[in-house]
Amino acid sequence: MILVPLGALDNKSIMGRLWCSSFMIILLLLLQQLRLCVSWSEETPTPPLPILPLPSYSQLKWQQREIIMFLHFGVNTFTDNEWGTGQESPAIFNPTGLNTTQWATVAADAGISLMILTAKHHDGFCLWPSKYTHHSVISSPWQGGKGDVLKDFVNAATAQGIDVGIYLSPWDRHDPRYGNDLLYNQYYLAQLQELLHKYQNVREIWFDGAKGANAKNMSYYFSDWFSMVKALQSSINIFSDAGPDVRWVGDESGSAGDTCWSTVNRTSLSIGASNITQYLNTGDPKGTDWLPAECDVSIRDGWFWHKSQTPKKLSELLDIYYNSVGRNCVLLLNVPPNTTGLIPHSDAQRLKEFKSAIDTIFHENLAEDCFIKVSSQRGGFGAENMLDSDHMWSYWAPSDNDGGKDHWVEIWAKDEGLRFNVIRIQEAIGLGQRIKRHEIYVDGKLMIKGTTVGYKRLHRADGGEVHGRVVRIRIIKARGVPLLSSIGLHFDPFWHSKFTVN
Ligand code: FUL
Repeated sequence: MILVPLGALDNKSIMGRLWCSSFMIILLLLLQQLRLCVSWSEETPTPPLPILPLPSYSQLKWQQREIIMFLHFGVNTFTDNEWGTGQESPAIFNPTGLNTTQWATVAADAGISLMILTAKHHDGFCLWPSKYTHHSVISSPWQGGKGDVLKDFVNAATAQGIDVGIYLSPWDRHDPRYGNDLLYNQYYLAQLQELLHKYQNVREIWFDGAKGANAKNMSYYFSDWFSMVKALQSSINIFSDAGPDVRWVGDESGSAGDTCWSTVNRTSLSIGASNITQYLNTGDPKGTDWLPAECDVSIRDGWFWHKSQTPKKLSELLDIYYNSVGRNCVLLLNVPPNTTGLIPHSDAQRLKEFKSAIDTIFHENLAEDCFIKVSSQRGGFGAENMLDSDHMWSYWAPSDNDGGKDHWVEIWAKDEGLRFNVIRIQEAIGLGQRIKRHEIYVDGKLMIKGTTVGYKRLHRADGGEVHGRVVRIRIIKARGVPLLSSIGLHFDPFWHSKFTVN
């Protein structure tokens, strides 16, 4: 390098050199910037940030079950009652052909992955030989007092790969300790420990909030119960009116609110309160707790088996499905065993029809043969993710920088037009429930105005089947960018097939 003393240069050459070196510096900076950009863009794109609250792993597993089977069985089965008095003699409990394998087979044939049994209902009679009371199968003639319905139930379910849950009624009309806070809570906790210690891998425990108008005053030690349950089994979901893992939907007709958030404020809830049913039905977009709703309903009018009752019609079960699973909830469908100890053939048959109808409706997704356009796309989270088989962690995400407001997905028929009557939308709820309002247009005409989506939202076309070429799903309002994990256009042949629109 040749150093030239500044004094030897005139003004012009000094300026020229200064320009030249500034230019070089800027160029170097630009090149560095470019290198950084190149190395960033080579990285795998990252998911958007979650919006809290989020579900736990066990809550997500529960949600994906969609349908759970409930079994009400006990002394009421033999007395034709719904609520036993607690005065029933254990001698009446004598199912002549109890076969829990048949129960599990019925569940398996219906594609059900979890069964919940009433280990003890309000009458206090225990279906397992509890060491804390004689009011149980021990005192019944069934299997000479040596039987254990719960054990048989768990073994039969497990043999068919079905998970189990337990209903243990807090309200107990038999036990004399009921009404004495300390003694009854100790008794209840003892039974919880007994059950959850003996039967591992219980996936749901049901704390029923019901209590008769003239029942004795009783304070349940819920915090102790819940902590004890989690100490014994970590992957279990606790159901009660107020969770902590699954909430009651607020009715027993299997119907969630048209708007249904999986979020609520738990501080607004208390177990057994009658003034919270509306809040339970819809949830709360501002809720700080993830507490999704379970819709319990019976296949018959009663929870227990009654000779005089018959199973609901297929169309009623399908309505229930659309109003529960199709509104971001899990359906808990009760199928009561009879006095023989079997699920009646009529009910088993209806369940098969129900499963086969759901398969018929959803096995084909017309959107899979269409072009999909989206308003924008975050790198790596394209429209194709809405058509794969992962409905939880693979999703379409709009770009963060698309102006924010109008997010949409369009489904374009390739050649012939589309004929459908059900639209399915699913959110990637692992990153939070977001959508507040959405609309669906067919060939530019508004067809449906909806609110929440959540894990699964099903819309049935009001007037029957729809014909069109372009279906647009518009997300009008959301808590942050909407993330769609799956979309579908389906044809439900059981739905108003004789009516058509367009
Ligand atoms: C209610 C109970 O009173 C019914 O008998 C039934 O068990 C239902 C699932 O919950 O609260």
